[in-house]
Amino acid sequence: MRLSRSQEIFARAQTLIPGGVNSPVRAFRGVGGTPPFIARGEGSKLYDVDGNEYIDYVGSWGPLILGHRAPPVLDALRETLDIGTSFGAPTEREVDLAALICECVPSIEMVRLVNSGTEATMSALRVARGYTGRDLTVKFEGCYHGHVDSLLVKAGSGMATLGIADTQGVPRSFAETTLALRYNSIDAVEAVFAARGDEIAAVIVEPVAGNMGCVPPRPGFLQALRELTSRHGALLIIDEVMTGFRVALGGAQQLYGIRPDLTTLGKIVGGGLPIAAYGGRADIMTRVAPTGPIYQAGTLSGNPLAVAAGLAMLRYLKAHPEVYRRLEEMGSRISASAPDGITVNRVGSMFTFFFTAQPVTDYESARTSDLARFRAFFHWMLERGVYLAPSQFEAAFISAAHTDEDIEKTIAAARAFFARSVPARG
Ligand code: KE4
Repeated sequence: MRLSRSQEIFARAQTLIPGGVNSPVRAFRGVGGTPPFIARGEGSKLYDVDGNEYIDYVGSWGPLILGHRAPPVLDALRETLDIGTSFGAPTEREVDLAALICECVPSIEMVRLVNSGTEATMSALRVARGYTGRDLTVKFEGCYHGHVDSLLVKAGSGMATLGIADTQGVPRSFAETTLALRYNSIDAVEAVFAARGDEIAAVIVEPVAGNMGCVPPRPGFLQALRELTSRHGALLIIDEVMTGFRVALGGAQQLYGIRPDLTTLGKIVGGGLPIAAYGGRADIMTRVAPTGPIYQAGTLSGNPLAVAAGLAMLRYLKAHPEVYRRLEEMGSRISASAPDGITVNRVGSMFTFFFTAQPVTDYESARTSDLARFRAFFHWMLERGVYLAPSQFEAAFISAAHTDEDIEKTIAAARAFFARSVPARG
């Protein structure tokens, strides 16, 4: 596998951009080597600047549930280009997208569009603090909710990949307003509410964690969060930036039957363009400016191009429920290919192979994975044209554009690796 052109560009990139990338996890620090610089994507494939072809299981970190250059999204973008790219003024399509989001996710009675998942979670937290008049937030170790100052506490994703426990640059006073507990531990949440329940503005949770690798909620975990927050007057924020429209059209809250007070969305909701959203109970959302005293704004929020892509994506998913059945079928085939000694966590089309023999139910157990063996697996697969997330602490994603041939090729490459390598420790 030649990477000479990627290596040249990467060398230049690193003189101009921190780590040569615009988001840390792309730099391959978790797996070593040179990240392929991408020339183009098509369907389930990525093509790098050296002409290598890959079956893509990153999918832009989740947005591309229909694969690269999905026709409905491209058609919508082409049409929109004829009317303009940004107005900084309201458009009817923003209302159409708001209505569709509320229809797909019934707990969302009102919604505000923003530009990234980080903006969505930052705004949702501010609304929760403003609505409750309280300052504390409960999050879970290994969960990642974007690079919001107060949430970069024991966070997953790139921070887990780089081994950054708590980032520099966040004032201690911010970090002290965040209580990070063990994911899936109802006891820990009960204890913190018993001690400080009247100070807690919100609990924010990934309903299926994806940022410590894929870790599903234990039965009853989400229900316990719902019950405890209601009992203590705190809000439940379900961060569906990754799971929204991914694990079901109505997200994980549909799958697990949970009704949060606020939901954050991103990735798929923008069809691969920069859109995200936060929303929920109308009595809470009406506190947001200009109807209320909680301020949040954005120059490009509701951008016509991104809204067109998001509308096309959600309309397609709503009209084609068979997409989720197909994703489930492909996902079950891939997870069945893992040998003893490898723990596979999967919910629908998001999955992670953990290189540990023990169950992975939280960040601590995820970290028992043999990272050296994960790295060897990652590069073995990359050299055979399978592009997985370059970190043990990320989820992989299957798209509706993946074919049976893609799945078979992926399984064959994985089986060849496991056939030749030693069992994981643990
Ligand atoms: P963005 O600000 O990156 O759009 O969204 C932040 C975010 C919020 N909530 C959840 C559950 C998320 O997974 C994310 C972002 N996910 C990572 C992938 N693990 C983005 C990839 C990256 O940082 O480059």
